[in-house]
Amino acid sequence: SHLPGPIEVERKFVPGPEVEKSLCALGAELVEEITFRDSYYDSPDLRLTLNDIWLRRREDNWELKHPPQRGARGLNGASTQYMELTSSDDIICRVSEELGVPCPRNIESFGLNEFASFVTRRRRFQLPLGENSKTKVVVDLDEADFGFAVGEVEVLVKTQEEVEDAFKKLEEICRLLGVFRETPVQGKVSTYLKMNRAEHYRQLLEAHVI
Ligand code: V4E
Repeated sequence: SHLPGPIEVERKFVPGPEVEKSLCALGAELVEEITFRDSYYDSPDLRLTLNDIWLRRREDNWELKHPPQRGARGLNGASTQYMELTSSDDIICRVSEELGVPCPRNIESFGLNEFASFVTRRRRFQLPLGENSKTKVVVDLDEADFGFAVGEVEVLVKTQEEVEDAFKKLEEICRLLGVFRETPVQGKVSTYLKMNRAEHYRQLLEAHVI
């Protein structure tokens, strides 16, 4: 159970009015329509997010995203790579290590503060598998309840050696969808913080986390 999880390689984009048509033209199929609330947590000194560690509760499940290499940043050009922990024990371990405190029995006992909470309506599309590729590519079109929409192309890979190819693939798909940009597009959390938590946002900018 202690193999590292898959690496999520993602690229966000601004979903223009034509994006659904483009998805359709590429043979993408709508595979899921879901709505969920995410609540994000950090210590009072913001030690997790300033180190690019993102702890959230999505509905009833705890999840933690962190960069694949310790101390590195998940952001790489306009794409990102993160590992996700979903077992409570693994999450407790990672958080206690980062905060320099002993492992509590449950995540609630860390006494962390909620710094963002919002509902997302997500439509997930799956692209057909290419001729000589076995990697599944999904495209999410997200609408958050604070009036923000963002798209995301995502692949999961098993090893660091596959990440470079995944970056190229995501770039190519963004071009095909007509949503390619050189510079990173801000996601829901960054936008939420910019709108509601200016000081936290400023510190993340200063730390080059976002
Ligand atoms: C990793 C991260 C944050 C946590 C939220 O991650 P994100 O992928 O934006 O959320 P979501 O809802 O799409 O999760 P999924 O359902 O795919 O698991 S908030 C900020 N970061 C870092 C970050 C960054 N620096 N730059 C970009 C473009 N994205 C994320």
